[in-house]
Amino acid sequence: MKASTDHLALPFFDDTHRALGRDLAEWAPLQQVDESDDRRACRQWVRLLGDGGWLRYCVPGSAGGALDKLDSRALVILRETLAFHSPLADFAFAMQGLGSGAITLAGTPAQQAAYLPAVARGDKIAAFALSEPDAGSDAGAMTTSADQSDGGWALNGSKTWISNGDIADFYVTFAKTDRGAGTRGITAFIVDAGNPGLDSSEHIAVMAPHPLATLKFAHCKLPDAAQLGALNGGFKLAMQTLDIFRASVAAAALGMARRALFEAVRFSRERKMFGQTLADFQLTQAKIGEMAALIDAAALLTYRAAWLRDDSQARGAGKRITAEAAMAKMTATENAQRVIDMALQMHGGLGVKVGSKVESLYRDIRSLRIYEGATEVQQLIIGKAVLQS
Ligand code: COS
Repeated sequence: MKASTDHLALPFFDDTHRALGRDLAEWAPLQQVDESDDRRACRQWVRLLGDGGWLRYCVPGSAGGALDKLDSRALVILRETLAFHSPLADFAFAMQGLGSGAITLAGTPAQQAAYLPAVARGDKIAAFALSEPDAGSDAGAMTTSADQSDGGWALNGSKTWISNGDIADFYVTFAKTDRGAGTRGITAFIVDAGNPGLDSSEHIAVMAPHPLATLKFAHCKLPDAAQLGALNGGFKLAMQTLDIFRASVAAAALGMARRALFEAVRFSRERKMFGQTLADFQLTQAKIGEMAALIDAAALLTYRAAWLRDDSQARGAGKRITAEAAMAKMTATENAQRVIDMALQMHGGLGVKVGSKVESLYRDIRSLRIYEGATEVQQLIIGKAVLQS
C-alpha cells in the first residue's frame, strides 16, 4: 500500500520536495523489518535508511547531505511518509536528525567531519540527551554538571528518556557549566558511547517499544574538543535544535493519522452490517469527515511551520519560528490521537486486538503528545509569544 502524495501539490512545496515525496512513497512499502525486537529493528532501519540515501536529509550538503542546508519541508515529508508505514522507521530517521542537529548548527569543521557523514550513511547512530529525572519540561532546571578537569571536562549526573539510549554511537549531552546561571549556564558536549564514565545500560520499556534508556555520568572525562558550540550557549542550542524538529514531530503524527484514516476507510467499505456496509451509515460518514478535517488542519499548520523556517533561512532572516512549530506540534499530535481513537472505535473489537494496525497506532501516537515538549509546554510557548507580540 502506498501513502497518498496528493498534498505535495500544495504551494508550500517545490519540485525537489515533490520528487522526494514520490520516491519515498515508492520505497517505503517495499522494506521488510521484523520489529519484534525494537533495538535490533531500529539498527536495521538505520541501515536501510542509510543505504537508501534518506538519512542524507538529516545533515547539510557540506557533510554529505542531500541538500545544502537542513530543510524542514524535506524532513516533514520524510517523517510523514515513514510514519505512515512504520512509526519505528520514522523514529530511527528522526533520531539521526535530532541527535546530530546541534552538531550541524554549532559544530566545528572537525566535529562535523567526524560525525555528520557517518550519521548520513547510517554508520553512526545519534542521540540527544537533554531531559533529566527532575528536569523534563523545565529543561533549564537540569543538574548534570560539567566541570573543568585535567585539561578537559568531567561530567557528573544523569539523563533519562534518552531515545537510542544504549544503541547510539554518540550522545549530544547538555550539562550545567555555571550552576548559578540558570538557562545561561548550560553547555553542550559530544559524548561517545564506550566512554568508561558513561553507563547507558538501564533500559526503559514503554507502551510502543523503541530504544530508550537512562544515562549515568560518573566522572565522565571529555577532551576540550568535545565541547559543542559556545560555553554556556547550550540552552539556546537545544532550543534551536528543537525548533527544527518539533515541526517534524507534527509530521510524524500526521503520517500516523493519515494511516488511521486509510485503515478506517478501507475497513468501513468492507465491513457489512444490517444489510449494508459500515461506510453507508451516516454516522460513519460524519466520523470520516471529522477525521479528514482534523488531518488537513494539522497538515496545514505543519507545512506552514516548515515552510516558514525554510523561507526564513533562505532569506538569511533567521527568524524564530518557535510559536508556529509549537502550534503545529500541539495540533498535529492532539488531532492524530483523536483520529486514531475514532479509527479504532470504528473497528470495534478488532480495534483492540493486538496486532491490528489501529491498535499499534493507538499506542504509537501517545508519546508524541509528551516528548520534545509536551502539549502543555507548547501552549505555554504559544501563549508567551502571543502576549509578547
Ligand atoms: N531559540 C533560541 N533561543 C531560545 C529559544 C529558541 N527557540 N527558546 C528560548 N530561547 C532563549 C531565550 O531567548 C532566553 O535567552 P536569554 O537568556 O538571552 O534571555 C533563554 O533561551 C531562556 O528562555 P526562556 O526564559 O523562555 O526559558 P524557560 O526556562 O522559561 O523555558 C521552555 C522555556 C519551557 C519553552 C523550555 O524549557 C522548553 O522548551 N522546554 C521543553 C523542553 C523539551 O522539549 N524537552 C524534551 C526534550 S527532547 S525529547
